[in-house]
Amino acid sequence: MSHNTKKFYLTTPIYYVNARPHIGHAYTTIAADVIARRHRLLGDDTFFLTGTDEHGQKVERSAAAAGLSPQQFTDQVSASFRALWDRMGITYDDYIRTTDPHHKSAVQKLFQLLRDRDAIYLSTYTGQYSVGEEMFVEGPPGTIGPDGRPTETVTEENYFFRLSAYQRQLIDLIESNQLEIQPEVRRNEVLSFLRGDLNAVTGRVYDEAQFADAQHPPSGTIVPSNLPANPLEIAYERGWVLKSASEKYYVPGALKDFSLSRTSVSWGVPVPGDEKHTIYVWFDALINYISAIGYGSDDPEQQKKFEHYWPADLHLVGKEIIRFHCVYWPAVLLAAGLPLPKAITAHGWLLFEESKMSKSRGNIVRTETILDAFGTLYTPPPVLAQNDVILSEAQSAKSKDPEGLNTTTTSRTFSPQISAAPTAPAKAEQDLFAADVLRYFLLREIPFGQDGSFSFDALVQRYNSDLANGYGNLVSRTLNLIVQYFSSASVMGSPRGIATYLRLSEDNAEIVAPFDPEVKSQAEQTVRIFDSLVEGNDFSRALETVWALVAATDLFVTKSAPWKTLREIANAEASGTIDLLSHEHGEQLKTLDRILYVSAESIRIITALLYPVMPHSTAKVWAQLGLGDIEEAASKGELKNLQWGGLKPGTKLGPLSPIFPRAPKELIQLMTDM
Ligand code: ME8
Repeated sequence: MSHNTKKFYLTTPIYYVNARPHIGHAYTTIAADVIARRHRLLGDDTFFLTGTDEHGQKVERSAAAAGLSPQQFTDQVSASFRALWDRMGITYDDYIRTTDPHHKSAVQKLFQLLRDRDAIYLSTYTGQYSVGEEMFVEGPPGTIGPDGRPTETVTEENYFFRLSAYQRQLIDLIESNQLEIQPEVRRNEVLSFLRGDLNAVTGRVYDEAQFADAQHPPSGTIVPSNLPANPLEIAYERGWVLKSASEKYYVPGALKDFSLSRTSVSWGVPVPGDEKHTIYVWFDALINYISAIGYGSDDPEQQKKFEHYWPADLHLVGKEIIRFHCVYWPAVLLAAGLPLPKAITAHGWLLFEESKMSKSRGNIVRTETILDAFGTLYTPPPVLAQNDVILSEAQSAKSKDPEGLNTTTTSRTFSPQISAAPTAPAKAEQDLFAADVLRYFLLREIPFGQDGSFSFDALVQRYNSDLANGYGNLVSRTLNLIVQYFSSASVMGSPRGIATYLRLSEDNAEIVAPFDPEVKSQAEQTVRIFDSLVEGNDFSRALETVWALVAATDLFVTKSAPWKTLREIANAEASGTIDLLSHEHGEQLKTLDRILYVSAESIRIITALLYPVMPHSTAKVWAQLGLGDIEEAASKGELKNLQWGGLKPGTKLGPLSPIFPRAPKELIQLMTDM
């Protein structure tokens, strides 16, 4: 798939600092990191933002409970989120905190702008406030709020945002996909919220005369379908009536203006010029997406940055906060005259033991548990000894001789691949390895957009089946066969053997090993399908297709049984019956070349595709394939538009070591007990 490079600005929600991070937060951040890495390898000028949401009553109360000032408290928790992302190798480009001075001044500037434009007005409000969710909710006093606790009755003088004025415009923008909301189920949810609740329709029917005179008909009115087309169109134009999915016209429940300030909360950004009011935490929080890239700054560099990156290409969020991102935020931007984000994608919830993780349920899974447990499996690469090469430069140069027959018998020093005792792995390496496992698991296990259960059992099981026995096994068996092939005395002793290394496979079409065309065409197809699935954030199916290629390649190797040929050669050598210059021996070597090349090339493609998902482990495989630094390859554009045949003849393998050692069952218990 061709892809024109462009800028790509991507965000995660900024997380509340009232509690420590758990794997729910890691889930969004991982997905964002995968998307960011993929856009970077496509050559896009990528900017990936994450951070923390630090104001509001909840934080104020958590700080008090911890015996700290809100600032001390938020400093600590924000740092713990950041430390976790660093431990996991998350490649965020900036980390915004709503307590950053430049953010606070951006919030005040935008507030002032909206007040100047009359999008904000002062009024009073009495309502039921849910402290846990930091929002007013409908209902009588004592209503149980969305946090499961009774609401508090709060009367306040409030600044209000004229949300109602943007209802019609928002519907149009979403329906026309100028504001794209994924997946479909969330888009529908937002649209039906914006259109008003059809079930609440009273059924009052307007007659034509009343309708024509009305300034704005009461909400919930069904417009008679026999109304002449003309007035209906006028009403539609004016935003009075909307068309439902069932093609009925109705007058929607008007969106309520929302309150933008609190006098009961002091931990936050003060309303400019009226400091007893604190700006509502959601308004404050959403603005992070523009303040981080320079909105409101007086610095021309920052202003340029804002012009360059805004609008966001993707806001990635959990499904529970779409209303804030798909209704409130776009309305605020419309009021401010700023462009809207291009897309908002909501994923589902990670459930643990069938329910959403929460502190009160006590079913929180910490990412650190997984990093600590899986980190113990990590095997560091061996130290490379000088002669640990499959082909020397000279040999590989000679191998370019098309016939291979002019090459003199070259003796070659072969030393075992693991030539030095592995050193104790660095903690950072262990963490990055374990983070890869979690990244793969979450994206493969849960169809993006849907809820999914997390369990240690499933994590260990999938690790063993897909990574240890699947991809990892294919890599180790293939590369070890190549090592054996080149360490065999007669192969090395044979002029053909040296000449043919990974080469005949490239251009000698007449030599076709069994099943080869199938692997090649499946690899090409996988690249195409993978690209389009990932483009649509369908990670689970994208990874599934890669694993189909892993299985096909594995089957190809099994059916071709190169070890049999290798054994035959070894036996012939032992009995002294081998004729190194015979046609038969030459053919044997060509077939071996072919098989090993097909498998190694398929692994190269698989590894390139998997890089954004498992950056650390694929880097190891890449180095073992003799291809060098995968990050460098990514930045040079070598991991995109993958074509069969990219593995060059004469490539020297790097030193080998296990990538995904099998996980013992005990790991499950270990994590459960942690
Ligand atoms: O909502 N499964 O912050 P927050 C999947 N500060 N994702 C989960 C999850 C779970 N069980 N738990 C959390 C806020 N997440 C606001 C956002 S943005 C301007 C302000 C992820 O700390 C998911 O992305 O409650 C969810 O939307 C987000 O964390 C909520 O984080």
